[in-house]
Amino acid sequence: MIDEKLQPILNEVMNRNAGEQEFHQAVKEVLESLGRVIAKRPYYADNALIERLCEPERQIIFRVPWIDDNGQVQINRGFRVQFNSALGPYKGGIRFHPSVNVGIIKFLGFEQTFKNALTGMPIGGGKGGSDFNPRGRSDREVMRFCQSFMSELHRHLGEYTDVPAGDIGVGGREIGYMFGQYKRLTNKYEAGVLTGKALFHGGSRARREATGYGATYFVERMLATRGETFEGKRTVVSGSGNVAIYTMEKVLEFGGIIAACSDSNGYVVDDNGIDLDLVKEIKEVRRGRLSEYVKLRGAGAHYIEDGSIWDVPCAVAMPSATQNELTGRDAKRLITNGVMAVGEGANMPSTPDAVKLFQDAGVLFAPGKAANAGGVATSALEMQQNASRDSWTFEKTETRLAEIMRDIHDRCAETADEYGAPGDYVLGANIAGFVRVAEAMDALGVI
Ligand code: NDP
Ligand code: 2IT
Repeated sequence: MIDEKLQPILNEVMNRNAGEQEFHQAVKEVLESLGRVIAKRPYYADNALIERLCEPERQIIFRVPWIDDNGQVQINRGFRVQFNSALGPYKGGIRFHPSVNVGIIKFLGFEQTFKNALTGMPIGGGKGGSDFNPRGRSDREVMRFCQSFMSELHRHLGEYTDVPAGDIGVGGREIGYMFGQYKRLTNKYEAGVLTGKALFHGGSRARREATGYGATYFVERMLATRGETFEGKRTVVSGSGNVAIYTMEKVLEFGGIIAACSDSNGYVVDDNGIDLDLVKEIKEVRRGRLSEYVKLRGAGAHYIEDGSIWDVPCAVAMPSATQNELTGRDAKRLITNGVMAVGEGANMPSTPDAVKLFQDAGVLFAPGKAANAGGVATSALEMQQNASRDSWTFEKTETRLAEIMRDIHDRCAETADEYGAPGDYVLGANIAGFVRVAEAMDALGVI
């Protein structure tokens, strides 16, 4: 339910951003939480802080021409939405996926603003990407695309202005090509302009692992509120990319069992628990498809094309692929099968009806903007290392990450308590993130 004072704001967002369904969904979810805040502090509504927060500071859309291996000219569209810089330079990933459009980038930039505020670190919110599909493209094609993309984007970036990182379809390889082009165009070795870099370019140890590890730390702490641990618990992790792989790694370290994982074509169930080394070999080394898993693994492994991974019984579910991948139907199935906790590694993977079903059933539910904040938090640690020309050990970086995740968990839980909704991490995350950004914006004046 949206407070009647906030409904006109949602109406305006929907009219002004017609057809941008994912953006509407993300704004609606946050506004549903803010009624209790403006009841306590009408100042935020009276000074249009919520309206200001829903309007990105700047939106950049550009042509990305490049030449494929057959000599054909290809045209893609590039985006960067610089959402909010009240707390620091715009910060957020770049996504390469054919589904990318301005509404998706805007939803991600909006979520990022709250997420980054929740980390307590000096970073604003932004997101970028392209409808370029890297699948099946050669290294050289990916390089030419990244160079063309950065040829336009570089003028909008800077270590004090806007600092991108990876997201779907953008990993270490793509960040390297983009950093190379930025360096060439600006004639500056400005390591702090991108995060997720290779170690020898000033990257941070544990950045690759950070999102998945962080989400697992969050769920571990959430389980502890009920005296539970991962030990012996069947866990289903959707996706098999960066976030999914390092979620599985940490769950295994915590004594959990990975029952299944997936890619966009299907999912794998393994009676003996997923062999993570094999998944890494297929996805990280060969850049292959998960369907290869069964042939390589042998007896006990099953590949199910289409279908829903959420039909696989589990105690913990960690959706780590993409938005709206877990529906109301899936939530019902998970609840029937006895799910105890859901931790969102991806951004907005559960549909609104799924979230409501989990909460009504008393399932512990960690929203993406809190649970997956470990990636961007470690990006901020990378910026810190770049600024001081330092390089921390893996242990030091992971220890900071674990502390940050514990703090985010506790801030969400305490905020939910304070606003009369104990255990509601969605409300806690939205309010805690909102208050921090709103205060920072207000103190800057009306700009
Ligand atoms: P990757 O590109 O490394 O992996 C994405 C995975 O999700 C792949 O297994 C991919 O399968 C699957 N996937 C992507 N799109 C779809 C789709 N439309 N339907 C079904 N499956 C899909 O990306 P990441 O692991 O980095 O990102 C995963 C999620 O985590 C995203 O929501 C991202 O925004 C979020 N996130 C990422 C962070 C990071 O640091 N990387 C930080 C915080 C959140 P396939 O190979 O078949 O496409
Ligand atoms: O969604 C996210 O938080 C990311 N893709 C990571 C952003 C970052 O700047 O590290």
